[in-house]
Amino acid sequence: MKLKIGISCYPTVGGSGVIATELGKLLAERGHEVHFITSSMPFRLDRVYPNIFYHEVEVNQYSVFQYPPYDLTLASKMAEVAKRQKLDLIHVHYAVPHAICAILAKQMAGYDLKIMTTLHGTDITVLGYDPSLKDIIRFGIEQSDMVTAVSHDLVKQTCELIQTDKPIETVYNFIDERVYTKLEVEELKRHYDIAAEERVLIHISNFRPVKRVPDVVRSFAEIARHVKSKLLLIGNGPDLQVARDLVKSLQLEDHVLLLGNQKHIAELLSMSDLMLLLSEKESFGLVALEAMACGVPVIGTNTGGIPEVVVDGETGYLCEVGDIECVAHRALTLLEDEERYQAFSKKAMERVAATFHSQLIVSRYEQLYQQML
Ligand code: GMT
Repeated sequence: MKLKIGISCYPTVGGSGVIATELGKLLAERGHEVHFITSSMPFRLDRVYPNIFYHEVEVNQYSVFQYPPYDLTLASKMAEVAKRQKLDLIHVHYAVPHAICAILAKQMAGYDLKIMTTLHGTDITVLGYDPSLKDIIRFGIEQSDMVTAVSHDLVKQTCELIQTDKPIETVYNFIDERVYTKLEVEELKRHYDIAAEERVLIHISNFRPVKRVPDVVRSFAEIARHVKSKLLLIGNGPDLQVARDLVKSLQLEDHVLLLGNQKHIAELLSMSDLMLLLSEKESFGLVALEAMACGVPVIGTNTGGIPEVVVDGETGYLCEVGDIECVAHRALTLLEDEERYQAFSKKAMERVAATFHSQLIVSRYEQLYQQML
């Protein structure tokens, strides 16, 4: 049955926005009608797609309000779009505020609009600790018709932290395998002045403190003492300057390329040999999946959902948070043993195809939609 689906997410750079948008695009390819209800055009919606509609939430800045009423405007827009387009369901990404907005919209629309909420992590692992938000997160989860989370670890953490017995289904994240695949990039490597024999390490994030970018730079400093290599730092955020200062103080300026936010991640990954994802918290780690899809093994931290993505000793290695010595040692184990490296690279691609294939995951969401309806 073809459905009319509303999707709300944070449309800016970030894994949850990427997943929400890619899911919408793939659902539209399957013939469903998809309505994005967001504060700006999701950045992955980079051209016109059949079956996809965009409804902008315009938040007015009235001077009487200290804070712009985004949540209320979103709820009102959701209700308006639901009624006008006769939506079957609305799929929101993040319990707060999006699930709460959807609950309000359902009441305003006056019919049994179904609500699916997908938890991505930050709403639980950060906001869940805030006593002023805990009850409303629980309310958002319990009033949703169906709740999913992007890893088993996130399900466990949600149940423990929020103290709810609402069933939460794990639906893993996915990548578009037409985009994330190993590409031919010799020319690009030359463009960045990276010698053919040099090894390339890569870190991609929003440079929030939780990503522990200084650990990435310190691990690289140790790796570069043994293997001729370069580090690509991709992204932007609060710790970018911290990283820049550390690169300078460790005299690594000639070895670290800070490239800011980039659009063509598959090309940069294809140029890389190893990804470092050393976060303190990470409910899934979509960049690790993107790396593995391009044949890049990952050294990750043994935290949150990362162990569900990176299989220790097969598609990369896991180290405890902050254990820079372990990261450097594991990286060298791979970079100095070509046969082992190739085996890990192959296993990484195979794992993505077998467990995180977009068609598998989109079909799972479709099944859950039908179940909910
Ligand atoms: O990691 C971030 O800071 C961004 C955040 C987001 O909301 O986009 O990422 C969360 O959702 C991603 C997609 O499901 C996951 O891959 C990330 O692991 C998760 N981040 C955290 O849990 C810190």
